[in-house]
Amino acid sequence: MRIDGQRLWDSLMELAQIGGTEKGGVCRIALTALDGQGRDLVCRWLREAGCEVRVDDIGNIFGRRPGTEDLPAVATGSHIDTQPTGGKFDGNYGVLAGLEVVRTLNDHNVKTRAPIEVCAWTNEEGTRFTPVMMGSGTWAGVFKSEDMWVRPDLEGKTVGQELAAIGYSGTVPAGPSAGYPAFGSYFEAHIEQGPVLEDADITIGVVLGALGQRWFDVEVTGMEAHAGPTPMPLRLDALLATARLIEAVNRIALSEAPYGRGTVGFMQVHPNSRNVIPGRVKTTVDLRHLDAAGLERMQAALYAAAEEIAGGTRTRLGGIKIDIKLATQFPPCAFEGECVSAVRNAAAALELPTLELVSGAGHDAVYVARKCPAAMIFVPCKDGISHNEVEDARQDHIEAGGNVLLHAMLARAGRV
Ligand code: HGY
Ligand code: MN
Ligand code: MN
Repeated sequence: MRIDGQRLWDSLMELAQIGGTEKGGVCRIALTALDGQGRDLVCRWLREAGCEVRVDDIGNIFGRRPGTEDLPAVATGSHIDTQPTGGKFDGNYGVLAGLEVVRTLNDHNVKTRAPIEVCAWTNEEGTRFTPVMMGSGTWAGVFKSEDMWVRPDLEGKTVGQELAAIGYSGTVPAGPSAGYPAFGSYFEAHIEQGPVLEDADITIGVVLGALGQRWFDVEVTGMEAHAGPTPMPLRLDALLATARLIEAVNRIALSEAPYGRGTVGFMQVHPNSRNVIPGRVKTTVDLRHLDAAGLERMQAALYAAAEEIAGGTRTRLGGIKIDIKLATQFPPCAFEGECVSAVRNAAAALELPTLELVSGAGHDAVYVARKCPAAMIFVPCKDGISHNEVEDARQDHIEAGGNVLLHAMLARAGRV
């Protein structure tokens, strides 16, 4: 049995129209009207495929195909929210590959002992609202729904308001419950978002786990002053101090090669006027590592660098202040052996070459793995580029990953 690769590709291209950008990417930010339209389309497709669709109170969508026995579901899914310069495949592939598994089982009239569920998790990207992987984290009990509902975006709009605005404040309490217990297994298909598989010319990535992450909100305070009359030695230039911190983040990550990662991706400069010395900068730091000790070292080095930068800038007007707050974090995660083997065995049965790797990106599977055995399936993406409108993947790879997903899920759900 094989999925219909063309149908999966066509669904990906159709969903990509919602929030499609000139450069061929997708901008469908979490809980915007476009996210709502994408959700409506996915829910329609799930219902057309005979799934019972439910929405929980953080907006997670679950499409359930009944099994013949009352067993924990074998689930799959990912997210359909994107980065501002996102692509067609990040997240969307995992949700639609799950839908394609259901459509294929229907085509072949295959019944499974365990129910099959397809999930679309809320706000995986964390670009508009933190924390990242908000929906899956709430389902897994890492966050409380009521704490997430009040999370604001930069304009002060809250998750709760925006869920209601798009009609996805569900009634089902987030998380495993008597009616819908924790899944028996969870599989997530995703593009690798890095160069490893493409460089090795390998079709399937057997994902062993994911890097741990620590996200920080940073506020650098100096003093606004006139760009002309203020002598250089007298300045408390918050943007200059921030530039030094950015260089330190890069140096810290390089010192933790090969698995250390450090990124400064967001910045607000105040007053952002070309002839005023910046008095305040809000920015972020994203640190990642394969092991917890490495994350600890990187965090300690970040704080030490901030202290040195601030301490090194004092004038008769005062000094630079650097305030660092931990915004969200999760430790490195290892996926569960039996599910990883189900992926490996499915790829072997399909005679697809595989390579084992660790994910540099966070995924919903990382939080779902807190509640049930989970694993991921990676396929290559063009030049390893993602979180970029040029993100692309080969149709045969997308299809191959879908077939591995189908057979890994069947192995765990039991074919009747
Ligand atoms: O940041 C990440 O790793 C994911 O794209 N949310
Ligand atoms: Mn993703
Ligand atoms: Mn992403």
